[in-house]
Amino acid sequence: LATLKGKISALMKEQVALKNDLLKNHGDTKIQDVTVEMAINGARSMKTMVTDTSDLHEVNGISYRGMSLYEVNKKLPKAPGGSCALPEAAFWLLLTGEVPTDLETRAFTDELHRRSSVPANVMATLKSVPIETHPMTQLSMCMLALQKDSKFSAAYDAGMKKSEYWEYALEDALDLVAKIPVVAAAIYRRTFKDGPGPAYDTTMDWAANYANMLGVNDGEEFKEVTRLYLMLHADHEGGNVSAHTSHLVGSALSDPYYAWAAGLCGLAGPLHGLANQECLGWLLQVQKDLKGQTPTKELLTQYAEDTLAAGKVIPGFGHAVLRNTDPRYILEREFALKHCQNDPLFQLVDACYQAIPELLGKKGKVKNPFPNVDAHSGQLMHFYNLKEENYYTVVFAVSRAIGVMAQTVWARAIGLPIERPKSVPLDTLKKLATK
Ligand code: FAM
Repeated sequence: LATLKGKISALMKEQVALKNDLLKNHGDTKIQDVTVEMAINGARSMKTMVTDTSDLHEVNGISYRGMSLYEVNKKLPKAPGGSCALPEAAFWLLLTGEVPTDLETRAFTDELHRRSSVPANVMATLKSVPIETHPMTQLSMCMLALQKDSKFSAAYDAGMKKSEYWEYALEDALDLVAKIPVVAAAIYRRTFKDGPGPAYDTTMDWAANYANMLGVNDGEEFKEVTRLYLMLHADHEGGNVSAHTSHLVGSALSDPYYAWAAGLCGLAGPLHGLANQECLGWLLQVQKDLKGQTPTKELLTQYAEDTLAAGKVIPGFGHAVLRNTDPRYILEREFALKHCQNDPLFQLVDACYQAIPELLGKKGKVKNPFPNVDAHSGQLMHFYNLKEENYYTVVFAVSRAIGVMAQTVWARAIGLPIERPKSVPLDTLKKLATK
């Protein structure tokens, strides 16, 4: 922990100096014009936030601290014998800006193990929720139940100094990331299985342990695909719904548990994190409707035409920012080609990849006809026997906790203030636009 804090603290000095310089010497410099369209259409592409952990490029996809996901997957420490980067190593990278050594990664995994026990009140909260409740609702409620033990809140009440905010935010961030797989596995077991699954195992890394606790597959490949999934989904800059929600809530100095509970409610939306659930549902429906026919480009083009004609979107395609195939999709595809290319569902995913970008491209209105990560992740989970698609957003949430927590620590570290954009009535907008 001391090493981690030292690294954050050193980077913090540089970043705070940079922020102060920007405010002092360039505070009034114009970087963009705000148009009526931006004001109406969800502030799309408006540069109004600061997030250092990751950056989304419309063609190259997300980078973590300047490294593309391909580099991250290559350069970060792996499990013994594994080829996918460990997600807790990605957490370290996002927090410190540095690739951890194997030794640092192992110590960090142990730090998370030490913080992993979930208080009885959280499990009691879970027990009181009907099992038909959506797993994302259960998860968000559990994050709020964990809030009782927030070290940030306790320190705030005890009068901590502003300069200490980040240290207590870090405490909560580490606790939350350590506990979320335990809670998420408990949600899975109570909702879809008869009872508790395999016990927490401190000999495993963070992702392998989560995969193991789900109790659906004890093979090494499932652990490896879970590492890949949790590393790929860890961060996606600050403007997406769940990160932005968490940032906004955190900017009121609500603690990291409040922030992520709120963010999770956004992640649960069908245009954001729920898309992977919808995507697998759509793929399974296509598979059923094809009645055993081999999925070809022609068949899929026709099927997708019908989906569009019914006024629906094709889940897993398109993106608010990306204008290329999502690198996360490519990395998942590479994994599938290596480990499960004969899976009939993979063959369907592959046929979609051949057919849908061309079809959506021809329609003209979709800004990004290419697949996003959700078009693939469900197939991988399904192949390794995690088949309940309305649990998928929870897996996403376990992963994204890493990035959002790193962002929360950094928002406190560089002292970002309460967020308060200006809203205007439509009439005022009309006056402003025509004056
Ligand atoms: N299928 C059909 N139509 C689509 C489409 C798709 N996959 N993606 C976009 N469009 C339509 C969109 O509905 C809009 O139509 P209208 O003008 O009639 O409203 C038009 O194309 C322009 O939209 P856009 O500017 O290209 O996309 P947006 O930035 O408004 O929305 C998405 C982005 C992701 C919400 C949208 O592409 C979509 O609904 N995709 C399917 C759902 C999905 O895969 N979501 C995953 C999001 C993911 F990245 C995540 O957060 N997990």
